[in-house]
Amino acid sequence: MPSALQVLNASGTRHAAGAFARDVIRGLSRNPKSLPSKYFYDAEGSRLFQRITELDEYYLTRCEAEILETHAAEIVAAVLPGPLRLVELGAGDGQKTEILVRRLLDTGLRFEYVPIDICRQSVFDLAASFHCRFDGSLRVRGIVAEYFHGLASLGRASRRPSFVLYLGSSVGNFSHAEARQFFRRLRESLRPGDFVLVGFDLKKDLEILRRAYNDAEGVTRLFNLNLLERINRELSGEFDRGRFAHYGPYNLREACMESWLVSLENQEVPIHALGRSFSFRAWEGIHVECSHKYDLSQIESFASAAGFRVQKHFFDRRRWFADSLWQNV
Ligand code: AVI
Repeated sequence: MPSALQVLNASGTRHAAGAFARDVIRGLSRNPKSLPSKYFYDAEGSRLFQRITELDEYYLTRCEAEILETHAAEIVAAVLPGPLRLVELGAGDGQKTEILVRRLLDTGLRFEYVPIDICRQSVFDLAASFHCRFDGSLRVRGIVAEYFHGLASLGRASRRPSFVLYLGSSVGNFSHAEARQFFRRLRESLRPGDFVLVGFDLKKDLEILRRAYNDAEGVTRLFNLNLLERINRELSGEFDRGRFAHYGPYNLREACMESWLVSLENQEVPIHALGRSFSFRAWEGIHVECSHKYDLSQIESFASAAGFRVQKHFFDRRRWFADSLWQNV
């Protein structure tokens, strides 16, 4: 079967560069300073995140793989007789998705796999690797676009349902208000009967969380510092990463791991493409990420507020992570 790569919004790159510049100015002018975590994922950031998923301390990916290995048959049985399309929001390395794809193919179902991501290279790599892994038995249509733009492009012509994957607890990087809005928009882009499987990292021992976001090898530190390097690369910034430390505490009030880059001294950093400099005081932080942790009542209230019915939660054996299967009713 053929594979295809579809790039929506050809002027997107120029637009994206403008948005990055605008968000950097806005974020570094705030008090406290902040930068949106969505900018982590350029090619280098995606490579570093892939390394994070392989770390001993970063349990999330392994827990979710265990859930899919253990419960794939039940998940697939719940979404049959569909789906026409397996849509994935965010393109990782596809290892977890492969478990579900194999199980769906084992039922004799022929369907299309549609990864949607803004990062062209990630979609391209994933589509190519799935085309090889499944030796042509799966039609792969990669879409390079913002999620809702990509979903809208799929159209509503078919009567058979879609099954949308939003794995990895990526939702945890949204505030609760953003997550609620995200799920509402997601439901609006689907048809009645469509399914979604959403990954949520659960609340747990704070020491386990601390280690997951402060790994001994320092990969998470490099991942965060890459945000400053990206400003250097794309906006001709002069950040010296040796002058910033990574700080990753747990915020109990918000139930999230926070990531900060902390200036180790008073410094002035020019960003030439923006035509200005930003001052940092010693020990001043730039907030770069929140990774929220959830309990089941929060997950269920996200689903019902958006108009989904929870079919079932699936857990790993330690109940550290949940994949929650919802249907658009
Ligand atoms: C992508 N996201 C779900 C990861 C997380 O756990 O919040 C990003 C990450 N940040 C530090 N380590 C991993």
